Amino acid sequence: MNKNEFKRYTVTAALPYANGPLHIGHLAGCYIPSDIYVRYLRSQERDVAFVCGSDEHGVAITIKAKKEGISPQEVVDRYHEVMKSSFEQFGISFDHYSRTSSPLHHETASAFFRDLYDKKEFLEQSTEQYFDEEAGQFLADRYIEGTCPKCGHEGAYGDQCEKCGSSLSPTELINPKSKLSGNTPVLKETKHWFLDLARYTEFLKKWILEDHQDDWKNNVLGQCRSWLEAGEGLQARSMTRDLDWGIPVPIEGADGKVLYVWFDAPIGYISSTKEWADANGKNWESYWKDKDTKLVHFIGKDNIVFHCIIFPAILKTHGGYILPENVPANEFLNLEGDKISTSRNWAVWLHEYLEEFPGKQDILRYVLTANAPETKDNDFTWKDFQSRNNSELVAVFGNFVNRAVVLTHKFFDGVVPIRAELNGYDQEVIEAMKGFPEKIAASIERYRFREALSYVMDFARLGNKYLADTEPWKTIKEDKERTGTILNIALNIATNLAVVADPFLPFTSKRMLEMFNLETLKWSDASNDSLLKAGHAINAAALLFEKIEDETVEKQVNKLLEAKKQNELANATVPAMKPIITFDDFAKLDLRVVTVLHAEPMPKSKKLLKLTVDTGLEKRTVLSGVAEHFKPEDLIGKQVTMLINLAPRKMMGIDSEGMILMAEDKDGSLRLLQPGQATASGSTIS
Ligand code: B3M
Ligand code: ZN
Repeated sequence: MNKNEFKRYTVTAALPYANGPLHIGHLAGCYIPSDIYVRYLRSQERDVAFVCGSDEHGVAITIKAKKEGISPQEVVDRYHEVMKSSFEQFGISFDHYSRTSSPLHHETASAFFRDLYDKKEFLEQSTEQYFDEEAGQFLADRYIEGTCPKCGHEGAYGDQCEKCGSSLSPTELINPKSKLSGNTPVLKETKHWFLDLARYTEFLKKWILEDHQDDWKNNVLGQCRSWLEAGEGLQARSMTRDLDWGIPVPIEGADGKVLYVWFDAPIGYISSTKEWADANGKNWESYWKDKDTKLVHFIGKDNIVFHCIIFPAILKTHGGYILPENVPANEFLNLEGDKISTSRNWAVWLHEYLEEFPGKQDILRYVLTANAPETKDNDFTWKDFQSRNNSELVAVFGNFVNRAVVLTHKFFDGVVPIRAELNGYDQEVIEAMKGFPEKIAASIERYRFREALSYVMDFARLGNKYLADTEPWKTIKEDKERTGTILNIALNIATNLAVVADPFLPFTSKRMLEMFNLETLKWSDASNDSLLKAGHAINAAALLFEKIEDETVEKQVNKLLEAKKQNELANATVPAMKPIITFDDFAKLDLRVVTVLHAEPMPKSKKLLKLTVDTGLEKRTVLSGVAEHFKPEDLIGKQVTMLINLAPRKMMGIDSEGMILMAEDKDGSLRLLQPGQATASGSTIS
């Protein structure tokens, strides 16, 4: 079917686990691309349902609950709201954002399972699964960690290795450990219901590798191929789990078992559509069952197998449902050269960005699209964020629009001037302008959002160059009519730019239309060189983008480095114990509380301070290598601990008569060892 034959669109974005706030990796992975696509479709006046919701089941949630010492319900309630609000504030324009704990979803997912069960599609099998004897619990998916048998990564999960992307089963892990107790688990028999994926191999091969070989992305086809053409073939997958959090398995004899989260979550797209349709007088079924509906799943690369193989197999087995027309998965976004990590706090959190860059959502949308990991993993850096803002959004886009509007106010009282005679250059520019919307649309339709955005910027560049070349601020001196023509053309370029920029920069586009005193425009309005007619009054210029200073991004980089340091500290280990000594060895040490009477820097030494201390027996001179940690005045008058019978050592020509003891923290900083209350100098320590 070609694009015009589809009557409606069902666009889904992966349901994020409600186990933490959202970061830029989420946005870049699937929410910005899906939002661009949907805003474009709406602008084309196509019928769209854009659905998403929180994924509230699975081990991702229960592990978080355990870590925070709260219930899984509290976890999902908290993060559902946080995520929903971040999406809204970034303009991710879901028609409906649901949650998989909703009763309608439980009902829908249970009915799916029942349907497949009644058709005898599941293999009912008792197998040995890992069990934590101390916790008294089977260890599903991420409750178990070990070494990946494929790449040797030590933190691989029971269901997947995040390092090499392999999908795993817990029994494949080398040296498995329970996340609950840290113990090595034992194998114990338990019954589950498996989807016999091997039966779908031929169908999937044809549907994906043949029918979609030309329109699916290479990274997606590549992963599918490695699944479908793997020597061992597709393995049966259990669709149930031994857990107490999730949707209960809706059949007899399945007490204490719930649906596998990857069985119920994709069905969440359907439940979300149902809720939206119910609330808006639509028929959900046409969005999931009519052949003239185009279903598109936006996801990140770690979700490919679930959306291209398992969910289609479920839909096909159930029957009556359409399959995705495309699954444009993105690769991963890294941050400042390192993998984004929630546990290591190596992330740019959306709720923090919103606080620190209020009203600047479009900059992030812009940078994450211009640098989107569409074909390979990419890196977000604050330097790139700053330079794209300053040299592209401010210097080109903003500058062009601002000049057109400001000059119209200055020379024509804010009224669109008449377009008089056109010269060859004007005509050339108008022709070029008319070509952009189609070019941009073609890239969006092919899920090439990066490319599409680069054309939007080329369009802004065209306008900026037109003004720079025609110099209306000069022509006004001798030719007002010519100046009017230039500004008329510039304003029309800017208006068209607002239309094509809208999917990418919705907040900016809205502000532009306000400036131009226009209502919402449709995609079909673009390519029109007279959207703004002579005589139309426009509004005052508003600043679209502002320069970002070095300090601003340096602050962000420092914040990341600080997070990294904190994390390293939390994970740092203290040195191992030294060999055992006898009591007699210990008794040889004469440890005392002493008082520092005087302290001064040691000339020509960066490290040493020269101290005079009262040992209770006499005054002594001690050289201490603490100058990088303490100033002399930090020490004067302090009571500290000293080893007083250490043989004197000459340093830089001075005898040091003893050693001041210090504690060294994990980060290498030094702390004084002081008595808890005032103590006579010379008091012994034993
Ligand atoms: N919650 C996994 C993830 O966040 C999962 C996606 C579900 S989409 C149906 O990567
Ligand atoms: Zn691996």
